[in-house]
Amino acid sequence: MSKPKLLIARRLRPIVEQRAARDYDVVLNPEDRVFSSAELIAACSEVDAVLPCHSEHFSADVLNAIGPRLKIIANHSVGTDHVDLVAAKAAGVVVTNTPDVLSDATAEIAILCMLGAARRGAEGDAMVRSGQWTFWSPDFMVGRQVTAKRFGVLGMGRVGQVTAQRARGFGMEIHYHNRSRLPANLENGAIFHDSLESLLASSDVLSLHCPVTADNKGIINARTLALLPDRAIVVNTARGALIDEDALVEALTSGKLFAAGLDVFQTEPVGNPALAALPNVFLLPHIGSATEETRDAMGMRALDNLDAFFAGKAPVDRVA
Ligand code: 8YV
Repeated sequence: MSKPKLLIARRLRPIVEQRAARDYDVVLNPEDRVFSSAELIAACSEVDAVLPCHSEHFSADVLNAIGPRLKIIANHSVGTDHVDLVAAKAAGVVVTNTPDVLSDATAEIAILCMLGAARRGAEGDAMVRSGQWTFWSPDFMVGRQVTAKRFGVLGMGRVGQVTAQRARGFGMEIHYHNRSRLPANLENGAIFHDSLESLLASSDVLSLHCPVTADNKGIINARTLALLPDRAIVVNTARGALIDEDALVEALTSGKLFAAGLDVFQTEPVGNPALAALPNVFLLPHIGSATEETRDAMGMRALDNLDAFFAGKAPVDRVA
């Protein structure tokens, strides 16, 4: 029996590509750049399956233009906001993601963003590298301590829970808002807020961990930022679209916020030059899941989903 034809849309870890090549007739993206919509349509129309990252956008138009051969989009990401799930379902294309395996790595980056923002990591690094570190005094590079402060989690899913656990290690008090309250064993002492507004008022550090949907785009905006305690810190390792970046720049400039730590942006790659011009931001280039261990595990999980699908079973991580 011939192997299913699989498009690997971005180059993956060698161990993942090797397994894929064993079980599938693999088509690689040799240049490892994001396909244009036209290229994505053309490439996906020639295969049975595609293994993309969050960088490949499957809008309704793209999905409707892809030929009938494509049966499954096995994402190499937990987020699926780059795929129009309704259009995929209508087109009869199965969609899977890679939850769980990236929670630890993303939680690490959330903590790095928090500490980088609170303790002025980017400023300090730039000062030492540029040779501008020519003096020292007791009030030099003074940041904010996170120990014993309140850590607010918006979206207490898998990544939110692991990040909360790490923040507990700093003696932080955990607060969260979620669609529904978690059972006590998962809540682990965290304080539930039944509204975003209530969470914001209790967050010295606000960390975003919810998927972006049509309903929560720009949920962190001028109105909601104003509800945070003065000199709070905002951390985002989820999706840039959750934040109105103009409002964030204003809050960071006015001193309403002490700092922000961001791994994701409205426009990626590149980010927002207005944010990059501020000293009180700690910025990373969307590397939440970028560890050797996690990227291997994500690739394997995506292949597990493909294997199940082509064996006629239900993929564990089916989202549409
Ligand atoms: C990835 C992500 O950077 O999982 C997600 O939703 O945003 C990231 O883990 C990416 O899609 C890796 O392929």
